[in-house]
Amino acid sequence: MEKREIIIGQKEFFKGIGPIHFEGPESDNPFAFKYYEPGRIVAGKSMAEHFRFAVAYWHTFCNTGGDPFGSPSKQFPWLEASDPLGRARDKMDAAFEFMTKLGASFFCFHDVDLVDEGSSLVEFEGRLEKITDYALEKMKGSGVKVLWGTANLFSHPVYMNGAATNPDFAVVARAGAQVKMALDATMKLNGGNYVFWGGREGYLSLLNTDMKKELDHLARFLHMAKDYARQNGFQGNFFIEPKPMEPTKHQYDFDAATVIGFLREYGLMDDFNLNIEVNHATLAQHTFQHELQVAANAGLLGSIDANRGDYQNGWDTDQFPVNIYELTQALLVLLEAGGLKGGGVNFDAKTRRNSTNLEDIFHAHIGGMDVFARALLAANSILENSRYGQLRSARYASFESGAGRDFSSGNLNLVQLAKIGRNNPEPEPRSGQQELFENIINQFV
Ligand code: XUL
Ligand code: CO
Repeated sequence: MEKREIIIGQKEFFKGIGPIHFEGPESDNPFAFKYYEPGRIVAGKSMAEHFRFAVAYWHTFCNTGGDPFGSPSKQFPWLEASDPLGRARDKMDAAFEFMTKLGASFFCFHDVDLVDEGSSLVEFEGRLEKITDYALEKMKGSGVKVLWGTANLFSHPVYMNGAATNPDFAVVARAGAQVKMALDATMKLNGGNYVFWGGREGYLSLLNTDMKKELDHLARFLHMAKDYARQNGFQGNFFIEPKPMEPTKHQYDFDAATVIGFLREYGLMDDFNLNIEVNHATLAQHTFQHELQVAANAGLLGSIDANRGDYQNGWDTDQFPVNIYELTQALLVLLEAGGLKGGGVNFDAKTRRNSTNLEDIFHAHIGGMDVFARALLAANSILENSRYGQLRSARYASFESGAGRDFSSGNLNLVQLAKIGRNNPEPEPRSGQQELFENIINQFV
């Protein structure tokens, strides 16, 4: 059993819950991992290294269950202090207690998750300085690290027409000030990565929108942010997180393919990778594994926001992952791609509005980590012990020799290709054998 330091602040918030350890699938202890065994080596790396699990500050410590139909349903004892900095410190104590008890070594944050903004950016900057000092102290003792930081450029009403893509330069400049502060905070906390999720970068109506200008401005803004961070010694990755809609009708970072096209067009390919979120993929009418594969094809598979949507409705429900069959297919892509470029698996997921016990937060994360671990074992076993790879390559065997190989390697022109096509007998039908492939997944989960 691995040893780790549990960091409890002035008050213990999760009383009665100790460190979560691996106990195996036979255990009936709900506060134990059944599959996630951090030190276990799978495909040459420990499970902890494969995943680098991160807790999302905004859902887990800030989201008290309010929705468009009702007020908050959850009482978080770390949000009770009346002064903003006291509240921010209590929240951070709760976060470090939770993460060290759970055994998640990373967290992700928006600037405004750490501490309330106050009435001006200048006030916010002062508060951020203090709370990041406090975070540094807590990080030192705990071994917990920042997977990525980001700026919330979508909640404040000033961003209702966009941030970097706002038609008003004054708002773009304000967004620049906020991103600079969020980059400074991330660098101060030695964050491995920095995320841009499009927030309100998109449009509600094309009638009042100059799309070309807005996209040019977005690219200009990203270049500036990247240049600033690089000049100040940041060596991590920048991630763009695609999402097709919500909050705008049309988000500019629609899906992985759209983002890759944008990065290519604007010369950002060297510094930016992708952060693929499950529920964003499904909102874009893709599977999660499709989006991972698109990012991997471009060599840009940076990080994952883990969650799931709901098949019966069409919005971003951000539920914790549970689906072993689907996740195994996603991890096949991840393993074949050779892992994530600098990122990890961040639970961008929230417990349900009526999951009001503090221990529900543990159940959610334990379940999420276990299903990833189980899917990793299944995917690795499929690659090592099944005919999956062989069956898939066999479909392309005709490109391995002769004219097929000449085609693949660019040694045929259309006239030569057409001649072969005309002279050959009509090709025999060849089964795609989808059901056989599906059964292999089922056999290993
Ligand atoms: C919104 C979303 C964000 C980003 C960070 O759908 O996923 O939480 O991950 O801004
Ligand atoms: Co996300």
